[in-house]
Amino acid sequence: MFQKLKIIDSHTGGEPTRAIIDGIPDLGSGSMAERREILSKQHDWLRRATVLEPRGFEAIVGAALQESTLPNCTAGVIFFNNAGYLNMCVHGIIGLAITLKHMGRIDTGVHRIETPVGIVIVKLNEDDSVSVENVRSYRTEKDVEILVPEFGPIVGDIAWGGNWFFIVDGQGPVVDYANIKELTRFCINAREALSTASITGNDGAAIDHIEIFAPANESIADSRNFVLCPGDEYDRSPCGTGLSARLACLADSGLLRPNQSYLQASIINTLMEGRFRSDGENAVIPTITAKAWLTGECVLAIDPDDPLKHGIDDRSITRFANELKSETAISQQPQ
Ligand code: PYC
Repeated sequence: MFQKLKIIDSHTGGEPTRAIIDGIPDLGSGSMAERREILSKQHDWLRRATVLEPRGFEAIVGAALQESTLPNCTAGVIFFNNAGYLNMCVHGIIGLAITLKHMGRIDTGVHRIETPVGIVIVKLNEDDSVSVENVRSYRTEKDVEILVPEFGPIVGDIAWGGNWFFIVDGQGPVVDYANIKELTRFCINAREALSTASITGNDGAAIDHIEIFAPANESIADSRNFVLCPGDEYDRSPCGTGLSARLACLADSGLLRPNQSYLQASIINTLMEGRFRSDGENAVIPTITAKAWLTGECVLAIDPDDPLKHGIDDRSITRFANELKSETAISQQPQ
């Protein structure tokens, strides 16, 4: 008997979102933070089976659709990727919004969606773009110097935009698509340098997203970025939580006014627009606008006999290696 998972795929500025809309184990009726804990501790197979190869690939962000028990929330969602669980994901919320529209669950207008780090307000616009009023975003440290192995000293800011970011502006490798490998290496080394120096977000949270900014040289936008996500895959979109963190830094430095438009280009030149309102306490409430497109709708099958039914990862590779060793041991036994 196959186990079945119904999914709807979309991309937001090139970054894929895989919404799992049916077949999710019962995670109870607690908050999204509590349900994320249950999902990660008891049913992590769902993440691996849906986003890892052979059904997925490294860049996919999974979105487990939930019913929220909070008043006036249309839905809840738990995001995950190839390495684990995310706090918030703006490109994913935008993908989920057009998925919910496709399912007939929402129409043009304003909707509330519960995430593990709070409620976000989603406006489905007439032109099918989606505006997301994200969680409160702020900078906790400015001009932090770290020594990035192989690259030298780098100065950056630490900011929260729904995930923790180390934000580097105008340093490091050239922010260009041709440079993805070098940018990735730089970001991995920077993340390790932060961890080695015990530099964290609030409450010791790991800074797991590294974001590099450079001018968008074709004047298509105010800047171009490269964002490395946990799991070492780069964001094809301009990364809405990263843009929220960036808006918080710009606002804190007096470089951007409330409601001023900021156009962010991604490493593949796709766009998101950001604006903010002040929350009056050195933090901002960002609104990020972009479009997403549906790319697929299907039922994933999980064959209980498939040795890779829950995806290719370290454990399946080790299991196969052990099986190979024991098979070799048997075949090498004298007859
Ligand atoms: O758009 O916030 C975002 C995001 C986070 C990780 C990948 N995309």
